[in-house]
Amino acid sequence: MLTRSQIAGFVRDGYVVVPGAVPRRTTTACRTRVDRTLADQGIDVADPATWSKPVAHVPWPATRAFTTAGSTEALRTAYDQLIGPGAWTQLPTVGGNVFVRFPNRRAAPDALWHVDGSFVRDGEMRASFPSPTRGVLCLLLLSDVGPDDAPTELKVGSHLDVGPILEPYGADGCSFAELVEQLPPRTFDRPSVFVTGRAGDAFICHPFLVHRAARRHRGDRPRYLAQPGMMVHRPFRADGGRPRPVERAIRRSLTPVEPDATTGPLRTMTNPTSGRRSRRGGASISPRG
Ligand SMILES: O=C(O)CCC(=O)C(=O)O
Repeated sequence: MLTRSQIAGFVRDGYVVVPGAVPRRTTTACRTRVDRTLADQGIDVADPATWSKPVAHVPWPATRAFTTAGSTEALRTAYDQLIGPGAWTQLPTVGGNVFVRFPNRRAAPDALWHVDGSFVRDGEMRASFPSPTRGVLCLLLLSDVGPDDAPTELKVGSHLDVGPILEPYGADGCSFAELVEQLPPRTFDRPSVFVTGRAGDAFICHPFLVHRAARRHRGDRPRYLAQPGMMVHRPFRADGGRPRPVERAIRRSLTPVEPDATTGPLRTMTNPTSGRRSRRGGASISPRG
């Protein structure tokens, strides 16, 4: 059960950590299953000589261990608290993605700043303010992850920058390119938090949180991260009703702050320089999860 201060932290920072959300024996069973898929690709997790690429994307195995891992009571309770009981759902086998990162001389090709998208239109991944399908982004550690083990990087509070960009587009949302162009420089100046911890810990993130995978794995063991699927069926609203914590975060970001003599209102600060963004590796809306 999340405490009031954890929920307040989620609204403010865009993420909350649930330590031990999944039992360690379940994460071990999940890794064993993933290792079998990797073996089919010629990768032996015990043999660094076979770690021929920096990252392997593994489709969510429909096994009991993965179903358990993606739907523990700790996760379901957190979803209820953040999104509302009855407002979200999961597939019978949960579904989602698994990312395994290996120490490798090559940089990972998918280490781009992004927000996970919530729907596809005309073959294009889009994110929108109502976020019609995506309730939260759950990053679940399936292995122990230290600072050198290619942890995902989160920009703390960046969900507050994304809401005001998406809001004018309404339910149509906006495409990857449109969102990238409007992310303000301050998004990238925000403090970073790295998704480190023990196998079974979960970082439950606001769907608008800007994040990226690590370019390099500097450790000596593969890193396993799962993104269990979940869907909202009550899209977010900008007003009315009793806002759920995911909505509270968005509504807070839409409230104009008192203009200050130098910066003007918060929501109009949307003028990044392209040089700045490209130095930081670009950004995208990810179709994953
Ligand atoms: O750190 C990773 O492997 C990828 C995390 C990520 O970008 C995502 O789940 O959307």
